[in-house]
Formats: sequence, structure tokens, C-alpha cells
Amino acid sequence: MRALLAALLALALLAPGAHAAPARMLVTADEWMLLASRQSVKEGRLQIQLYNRGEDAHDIAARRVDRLRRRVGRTFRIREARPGELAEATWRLRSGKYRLWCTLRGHESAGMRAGLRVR
Ligand SMILES: [Cu+2]
Repeated sequence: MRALLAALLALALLAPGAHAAPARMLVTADEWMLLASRQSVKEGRLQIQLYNRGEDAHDIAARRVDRLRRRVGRTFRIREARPGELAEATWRLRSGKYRLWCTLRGHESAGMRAGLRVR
């Protein structure tokens, strides 16, 4: 019984919500790639920073992808960052696979994309 209570308490502490500190992640952008500091984060709040070390402006959008790799659900965004600039946002993500990409014309197809798994 004591072990069960301990397990339930541990689950409550791990549950995403107001008590959990947000996960943090840095995405470095340049021509033509997005380099993410992590490939996997916990469900819930994510503090995400975009550092533009390139020579053009870049931004980030993210959407969940389904089994057929179609983008579904809402789009999360970080505003455009000029070269040398840091931009950030806090997203609340539920579990799934996500695609991140730069929305400037031609940037995604040039390689500015990354995957993220939310558990
Ligand atoms: Cu870009």
C-alpha cells in the first residue's frame, strides 16, 4: 500500500501543470538549418528560444504531425529574429511528434526544419 501511494504521488508530481517547471530548449538558426538543443521534451509548457546566428532573418513555426506526416492542430510561433538576435516564446504542447520550420519563403525547403517529440 505504501508503495502504491508513493507511485501515485510520483505520478502527480510528474503530471504537466502549474507545478511543473517549464522545459527549456534553444534552437539555433542559420543558412540553412535549425539546430535544436533537444529532440524530446515533456508534455506541458516549453520555453523555447530562437537564436539567429545567420545573415538573414529567420523565425520558427511548429505544428504537430499525424501518422501520415500531415500537419495538424494549431500553429505555435516564435517571432522573426534578425541576425544576432534572440527571440523566445512559451508554448504549451501536448504529446506527439512536431515539425519545426522557418516560415520565410524557401527556407524550409532549403533545410531549415527540425523534428521534436513531446512525451
Ligand atoms: Cu529562415
